[in-house]
Amino acid sequence: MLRPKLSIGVALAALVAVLALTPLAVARTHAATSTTVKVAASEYKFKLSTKTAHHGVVIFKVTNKGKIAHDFKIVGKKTPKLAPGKSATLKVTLTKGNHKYICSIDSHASFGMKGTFKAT
Ligand SMILES: [Cu+2]
Repeated sequence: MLRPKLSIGVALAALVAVLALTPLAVARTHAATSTTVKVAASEYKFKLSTKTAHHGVVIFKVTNKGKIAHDFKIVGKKTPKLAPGKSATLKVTLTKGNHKYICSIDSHASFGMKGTFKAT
């Protein structure tokens, strides 16, 4: 047979534990932090140090490791056209959801310089 009293006791204990921890979790979630993502551009791809971050301010540090010029565009903002070996920092605010990024030069995106960044 099941022992309902014990189950309720366990459930209550779990609930109390969750309630006790909630304020801490909320405080951490709302901490004013930004995420920095390293982006390496080359022919014809982007390599990101991470493709997910908490929503809010995300800083993309883009380096052109290729042999021709590239840029990096996300949520309507983009870096200047970067010559080989050059870097630029792009600071954007991301809402929760998926955001597409591309290289806006010529047909680079169609060659593979594109992807999706997820803000949680
Ligand atoms: Cu490109």
